[in-house]
Formats: sequence, C-alpha cells, structure tokens
Amino acid sequence: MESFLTLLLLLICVNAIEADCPDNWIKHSGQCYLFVDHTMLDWNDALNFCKNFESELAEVQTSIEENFLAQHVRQLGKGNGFWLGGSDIILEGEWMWMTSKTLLSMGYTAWMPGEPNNEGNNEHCLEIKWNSFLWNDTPCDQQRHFICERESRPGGDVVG
Ligand code: MMA
Ligand code: CA
Repeated sequence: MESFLTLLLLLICVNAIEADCPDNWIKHSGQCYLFVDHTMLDWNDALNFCKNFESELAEVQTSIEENFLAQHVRQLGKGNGFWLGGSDIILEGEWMWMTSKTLLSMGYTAWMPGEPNNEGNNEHCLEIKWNSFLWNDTPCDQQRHFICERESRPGGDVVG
C-alpha cells in the first residue's frame, strides 16, 4: 500500500513537471512556443493574440533557439513567413525586441544577407522567412503567421 501511494505521488509529480506548457504549445529550453500557422495577422494583431494567451511574439536569443524555430517553420512548410517580436518602429534602423526592450545588435541575430533593407522605406517588423528560416524586415501591416513565446511554468498548467 505504501509503495502504491509513493508511485501515485511520483506520477502526480511527473505530470506536474510535464504539463508546464498549455496544450498544443511546444516546450523548448524552459520556454513554451505556439506556432500559429492556420491563420495570418498583421504584426500588432499577432502580438495582441499572443498577449491574450499570456505570451509575447517570440524573441530569439541564441542560435539554439533560432535552430529550434527554423526546424518547426521548415516542418510546417507554409508559403509565408512568421512574425517574431522585433521592430524598428521607434527609430529607423534600431532593431529592438519589443517585449524585453533589448536591442538586436546587443545579441544573436540571423538576418538574411542584405537585410534589413527597409524596402520602400516602410519595413519595420521582423519576420522569419518560410524558406530560408532567416530574418527579414517587412511592412508591419502585412499578414503573416506568427510564433508566440512564454516561460514554462512548472506545475502552472497541470491538466487533470
Ligand atoms: C521583398 C521584400 C523585402 C525584402 C526583399 C528582398 C522586394 O521586396 O520581402 O522585405 O527585403 O524582397 O529581395
Ligand atoms: Ca526587407
């Protein structure tokens, strides 16, 4: 009986550890990601969508994170890019992760060669391209898929 209870407790604990991302979100390096590929929104609407789920548009800090995102964007095989949380809307050419308010130039970047180029003087939002998985600046009012990101919270979303 005692070992049964121990096992039961262990299973409950394991479930709590596993269930720290909501359903349909993917866990990676302590973060949860949602790849919204069934619809497209402009950058602001995409950010608001993420905020409604207590998340933000994804911010890429490392090549490991970039590779993780690239792998999923590749798998999804969409013909359009995915919004990330970067913008230079405040000051042209000064790219910022808008949630953490950190400058891209201070950390890891994965721009396509020749980007950002501010084509037509109107490209202030950051997409990860669907075919190269590298970054491009593009007009914020364009429709794109998008990637939401939030911290995983151990036991915070225990199911059942
Ligand atoms: C498009 C658009 C730009 C991008 C260039 C690259 C013509 O504009 O996607 O954002 O920089 O292609 O050639
Ligand atoms: Ca561009």
